[in-house]
Amino acid sequence: MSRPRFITVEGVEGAGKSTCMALLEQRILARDHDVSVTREPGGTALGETLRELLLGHRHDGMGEDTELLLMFAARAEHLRVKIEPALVRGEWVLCDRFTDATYAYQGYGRGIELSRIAFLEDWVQGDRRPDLTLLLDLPIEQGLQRAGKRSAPDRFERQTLDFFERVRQGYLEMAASEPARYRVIDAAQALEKVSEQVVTVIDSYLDDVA
Ligand code: T5A
Repeated sequence: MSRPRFITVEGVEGAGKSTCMALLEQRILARDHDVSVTREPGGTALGETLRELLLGHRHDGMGEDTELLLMFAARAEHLRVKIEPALVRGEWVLCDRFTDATYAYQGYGRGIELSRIAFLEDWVQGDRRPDLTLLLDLPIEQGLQRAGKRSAPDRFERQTLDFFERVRQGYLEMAASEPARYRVIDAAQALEKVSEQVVTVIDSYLDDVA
């Protein structure tokens, strides 16, 4: 049996990550791998509390550095309590957003120097990096429209279109610079077409690492 893999799903708001996660889980389970499904910010009791602080409106004026450090505080706990133990038990880990979201939102979006994020990444994660990342890419307006239909805007969803354009471009730059890890999915299409792309990507990955 091959070693367990750490897979992340990224994209702007409303890209369809939740739907994609469910499909990925099904396909991985179908190959008889155990899977641990989780998300960021969150994934642990403390992480979910930090998520409420980060996404809720109670601290709307939160500083950018505070936001960055809370993301990494949640991540440190997530790695310690959930991700690393699951990988050690031999489970694949499927995570809805991870550090690429920090580069995209706090780095490209807010304008925090990427080198600072890289420093925190090395500190908190050591050598741990995702093995595979699916980026669900679509025009910002389309994603926000989908997300808006589902629930009231969280603290991030109230950002400007310019902010989200920078986030999207950041993700695309990262994907272009790491083609071995990233797979870009055209998430603007109908759900059925997006699902087909996701299945093709994960099945071919599962074949490759078998
Ligand atoms: N964040 C996170 C940071 O700033 N830094 C970090 O380090 C981290 C980890 C987290 C927020 O935190 C920020 C980024 C985020 O702003 P979140 O809940 O993880 O928030 O992220 P959201 O993007 O807000 O999650 P969403 O639930 O809005 O997006 P999804 O999961 O991508 O979308 P999903 O699957 O729920 O779909 C949204 C709606 O669209 C429909 C679905 O049915 C649903 O109603 N839909 C489609 N409709 C038509 N065609 C398709 N192809 C569709 N796909 C989905």
